[in-house]
Amino acid sequence: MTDTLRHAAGNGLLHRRHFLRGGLAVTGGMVFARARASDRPEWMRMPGAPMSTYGSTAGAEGHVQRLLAGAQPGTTGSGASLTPLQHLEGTITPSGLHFERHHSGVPAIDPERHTLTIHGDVQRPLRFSMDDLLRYPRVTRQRFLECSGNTRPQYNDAPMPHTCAMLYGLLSGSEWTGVPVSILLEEAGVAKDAAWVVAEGADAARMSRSIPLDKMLDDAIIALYQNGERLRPENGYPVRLFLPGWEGNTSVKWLTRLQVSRQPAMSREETSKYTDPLPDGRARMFTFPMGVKSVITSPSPGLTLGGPGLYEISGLAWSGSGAIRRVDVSADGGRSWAEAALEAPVQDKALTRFRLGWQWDGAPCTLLSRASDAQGAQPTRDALLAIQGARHSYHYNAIQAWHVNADGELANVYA
Ligand SMILES: Nc1nc2c(c(=O)[nH]1)N[C@H]1C(S)=C(S)[C@@H](COP(=O)(O)O)O[C@H]1N2
Ligand SMILES: [Mo]
Repeated sequence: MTDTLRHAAGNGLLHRRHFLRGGLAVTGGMVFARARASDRPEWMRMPGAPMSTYGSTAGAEGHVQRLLAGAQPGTTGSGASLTPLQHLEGTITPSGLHFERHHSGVPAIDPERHTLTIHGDVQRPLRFSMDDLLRYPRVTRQRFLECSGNTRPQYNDAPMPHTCAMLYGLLSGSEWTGVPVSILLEEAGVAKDAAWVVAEGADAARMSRSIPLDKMLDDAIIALYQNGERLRPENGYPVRLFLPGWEGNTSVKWLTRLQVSRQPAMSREETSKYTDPLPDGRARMFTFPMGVKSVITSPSPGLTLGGPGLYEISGLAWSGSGAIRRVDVSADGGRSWAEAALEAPVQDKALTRFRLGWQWDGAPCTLLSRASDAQGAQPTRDALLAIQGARHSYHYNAIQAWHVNADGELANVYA
């Protein structure tokens, strides 16, 4: 078997077709003897539990939880919780594990009293109840949501001893359903010289962002559903703005107001926060799209390899500007690369799962993944820092390196 495996790059990386065709002898199972009826486990000797009105996860999977990143001192709800990416598969994050980022906690909104108002430079100011919104035509899209502060710890001079969730968990993928913003703006009648729409939430922070009108008319969604059910309170119930591919902060939750205007509002979230200082002392503002990025979720720190042998390297790739074109993987610290298999469908601004077979010989090594979109490939960390300087704290999208030691333990390193 081993002789027929086609190696695509150094240190045991297999050709991507091996995994698409199957037929690899992983030898993970064990040869078994036939069992007797008296050997049946207890769950086969009596009827199981009754039906339930709302399902829950399996008891033994209870450790798969959001990682609480903690709130700002003196507050209860201004902080984040992180998606445990290393324990998940596919490209849809279960709603209960979608990351959270709140500036003033989760408001307990009564959907009967919540409204969405469209006003400002419009011919007809409009106010919608949730029932009104639910009568409009809807679209459904699988898209990622990433906070622009995701992977911020990698700006540190020394690599932090972090897991995949701690470094990448401000990223989730969902199926979002809602009303295209363009339909509602058309009904309100946008003034000819309008160029921005200020979106405001109904949380105590009244978080607001100014969004270019073009984006609102292009693919912005007034999201009402997430993964088939109404939004979770943490993710913006009863209604949120969803801007595919753009920094998470712009997807204003608990949306209550869209003000059409000629100028941006220059709110806190687009001046003192979510601007990007450059090495020359100036700052970039309104840096909306998330860059092309990828991470190997398995194996990753905490998921220790059980000795030399055959493994599947698997991870996520995404880009705020469109679809992922390819992902390359290295098992020798970047000296050689093999193209990974991308799992279909590869969708625009959506999480894309990549996979590649790997024969680990048991020696220490470094695993990398490098995603490309239509604009090009992910930068190295050095290349990213050369452009952004050391005071940057958002939009980190450099190539991630996981070091594997001889015991099969993984750790975050800078390649
Ligand atoms: N009203 C309001 N909208 C908000 C926020 C908030 O605190 N209040 N946080 C923003 C930030 S910084 C991010 S990254 C995303 C997070 O969305 P999620 O909590 O559904 O993952 O929501 C954005 N929208
Ligand atoms: Mo964010």
